[in-house]
Amino acid sequence: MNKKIYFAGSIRGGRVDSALYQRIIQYINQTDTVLTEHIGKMNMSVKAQTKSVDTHIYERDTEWLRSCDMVIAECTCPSLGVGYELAYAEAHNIPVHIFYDKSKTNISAMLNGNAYFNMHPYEKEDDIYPCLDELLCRR
Ligand code: 6IA
Repeated sequence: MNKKIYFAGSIRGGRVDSALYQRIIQYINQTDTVLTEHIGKMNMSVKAQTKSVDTHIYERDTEWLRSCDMVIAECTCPSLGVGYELAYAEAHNIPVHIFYDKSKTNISAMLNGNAYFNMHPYEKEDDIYPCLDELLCRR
């Protein structure tokens, strides 16, 4: 209870799953704290920004990563930024849980082949929530 969760999901990699991210974030927020609530915002800008804006995003996000208890990533939509965050979390010994819809994506071998990562392939969205309950020690 009351864990600090870094939720990772695609932004510039594509926003096709943004509504799903929002539902997952709301679900986690019922008992715990998602540091990255903006990932679920439907109107989030995906346009390239200036170098200094991106530097600010990088520095803030990596600070949040270093301070979180767990990374939960939704990886159905491939994203360079999410891949980087997962490797960053591993380098800092932060537990990582990766969810993906197995009928919609060919998950990268660099994730699936890495024993450090906890992989959670799912068939339907409803399968995600009981798994989150366990990760968040709700039962
Ligand atoms: O390569 P991607 O953009 O798909 O990478 C997505 C991941 O990088 C997410 O899990 C985020 O944690 C992080 N990330 C990428 N872009 C942003 C961002 N842009 N804000 C916060 N985190 C980000 C906002 C731009 C703003 C000027 C509206």
